[in-house]
Amino acid sequence: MTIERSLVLVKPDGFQRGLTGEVLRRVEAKGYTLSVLAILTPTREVLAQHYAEHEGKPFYEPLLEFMSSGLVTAAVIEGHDCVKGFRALAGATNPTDAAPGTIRGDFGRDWGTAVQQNIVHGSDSVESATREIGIWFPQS
Ligand code: D4T
Repeated sequence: MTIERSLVLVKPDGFQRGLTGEVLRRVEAKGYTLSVLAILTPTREVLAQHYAEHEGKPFYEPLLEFMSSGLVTAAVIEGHDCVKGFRALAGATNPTDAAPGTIRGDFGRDWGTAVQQNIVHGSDSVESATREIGIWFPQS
């Protein structure tokens, strides 16, 4: 059994709507454990590193602006296959397409903004998780 780690973010829209507890409840109900937890307003430097793959895309600047617009809950979760497992809990990137029962499907919608306000982020691979945890929690 391989215990993975994944970076989970409750984005500013989720934090502002009071969904942090609901997201963490679903993580724990699934059987994953929380090993690091922080509430912070991310700096542009952290976000630029986190979203480096999207630099130059039309949604990049609005995305950084949105992500730095308020408080974010950042968590490291642990569990067998938790990278893929949390992506399944989160649902499709576009909340309009996300299946009911998923976090984005149950709580997200298209607000007609330049950026998809999709409540949560979860690392998309074990390699991404290692990279992202190093960006958000360099001390860990
Ligand atoms: P995150 O990284 O937030 O978990 O989202 P995904 O992994 O599901 O999706 P992503 O990396 O493709 O997108 C990152 C981030 O950019 C926003 N976005 C994305 C957007 O506003 N418009 C777009 O067309 C895309 C593709 C939403 C999530």
